[in-house]
This record gives sequence, structure tokens and C-alpha cells, in this order.
Amino acid sequence: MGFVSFDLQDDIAVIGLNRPDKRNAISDSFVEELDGIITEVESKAKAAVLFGHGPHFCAGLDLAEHVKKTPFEGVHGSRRWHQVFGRMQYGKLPWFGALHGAVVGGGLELASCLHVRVAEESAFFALPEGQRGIFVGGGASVRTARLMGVARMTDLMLTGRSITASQAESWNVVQYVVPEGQAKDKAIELAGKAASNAELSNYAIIHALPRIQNMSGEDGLFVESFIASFTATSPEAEERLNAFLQKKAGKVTRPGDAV
Ligand code: 1HE
Repeated sequence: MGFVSFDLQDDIAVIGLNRPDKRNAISDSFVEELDGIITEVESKAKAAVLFGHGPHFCAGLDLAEHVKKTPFEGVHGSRRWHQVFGRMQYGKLPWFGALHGAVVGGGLELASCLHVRVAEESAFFALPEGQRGIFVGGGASVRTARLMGVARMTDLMLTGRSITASQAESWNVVQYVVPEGQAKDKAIELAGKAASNAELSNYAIIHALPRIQNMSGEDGLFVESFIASFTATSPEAEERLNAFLQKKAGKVTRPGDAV
């Protein structure tokens, strides 16, 4: 135990990958601890932030542990990453990533299952699996490929090159780039905004949008209409809609204006 730190700031769970001496490399017991923390976070918070202790967000799979595994143990380990990371992507809460330093291999796979990613300017992103003689196994062929596109992911994997935070932003891998040392605060600020939304809306946003992306346009529009109607007829929606109509709720602000 002790691979993951947990701090509650009001409604926001701030979760730290905490194995800095091994650059937050993810072992089997690390994954199990993350699984337990997700359960705790969902019972206590309205949004969550994930960051890395030490000089890097995450160096990916623990290669020292992996080198000793049989092929079947490797498959089982990969499926366990899928289950636990899936609990973040398709759980109860929106997750925000604060990325710095290396976000590589399984670290990028972990970042890819979060809903919003904030990177510090010095963060760098890579998928060195090809150089290590392995393949992605923590969800990158689905999630990371959908963020950056198959051609870019193929390039990263074949060449082993890394990209900067600003390239990652233009590749749709991160949504925000901030100066050094500011990613965690920015992610907490964004998580605070999400935590003030209706829970049902947040749930629909994180569950419906990626699923609708996988549907045909016509199927997506049909499903959207039911989610729209279901959320709009909730008691919380009625309260929030009336608050706006009675001029008790804020207007939409212009970019740059104080909210
Ligand atoms: C590790 C790992 C690791 C560091 N597993 N122990 N991931 C990679 O191929 C990335 C491998 N790591 C690196 O390229 C570098 O460590 C970093 C660029 C991330 C950081 O460099 P640096 O100079 O800050 O640290 P370091 O000196 O390289 O590493 C410090 C220690 O962490 C060192 O151990 P020590 O006992 O010699 O102090 C490293 O061996 C250890 N370390 N990264 C184990 N990954 C589900 S499939 C996912 C597939 C993948 O993720 S493949 C990509 C794996």
C-alpha cells in the first residue's frame, strides 16, 4: 500500500500517483490500490483530480514486474487495467488530469481515460512500447487513438518520438496547457466548476458523449433526444431553469470575463 495519496478539498478528491522513486511506474498492486481509491472517491467527492508526485506524471507500466510475467499473466494484467481505468472513464464522477514531466506508455493510457487533461508546458508524451518490444495494453489503442487519431498514434509508436505539451494540445490529447507548477491548481479549479453542475448532467456528459461518438449519426441523435428529455425533466433541472428565468442564476460569460 501507499502508491496513491488521497486528499479531499471540499467536494474535490485530489488523488496523487505516489511512487516517485520509480517515476510512478504502475505495478499490479498499484492498480489494485487505485481501484480501492476510486470506490472511496466516488462516495466522498463530486469530481476528482489525478496528478503525479515527483518529477513526472507517470512512466507507465512497471517494466521490472512485467518482465517476469507469462503471456497469460500479461493478458490478465492488461484486462485489469482496462477494468480499473474504465471505472474512471465510465464512473460516477468527472476526472481531471494534472500532467507534468513524462506522460508515457501506460501513463498516457491512464491520462487518456480521464475526462479533461491539463498539461504543464514541460510535459512530454510518448508511447515507447515498440522500443520495449511490447504493445499498448492499458487502453491506448481505443482511448488514445480516439484522441489523437490512428495515424499520429502509429507514428508515435513506430518512431518512439515524444511530443511537447503544445503539440499534445494541437493533437487533442490535452485541453489546457499551463506554466510550470500550475497544472494541479488549474485542474482543481476546473473540477470545482464541474462539481457545481447537476450530477445527472455530468453523468450524461461523461457516459453519453463517448458512446454516441461510437454510433451512427442517426442513432446518436435518437439517443441524444432521450437523454436530453430525461435530464431536463429532473427536479434539479427544473430548479436550475427557474433560477435562470428568475434572474437568480449567472449568465454565460464572454471568454476572459470573471465567472
Ligand atoms: C521504472 C520505469 C518503469 C522508470 N518501470 N521502473 N515505460 C517506459 O518505457 C518509460 C521508461 N522510463 C523512462 O524513460 C524514464 O524513467 C523517464 C523518462 C520516465 C524518467 O527519467 P528520469 O531520468 O527522471 O528517471 P530514471 O533515472 O530513468 O528512473 C528512476 C527510477 O525509476 C529507475 O530505477 P532505479 O532503481 O535505477 O532508481 C528506473 O529504472 C525506474 N523506472 N520508469 C519500472 N516504467 C499496460 S501496457 C503499458 C505499456 C507501457 O507502459 S510501456 C512503457 C513503459
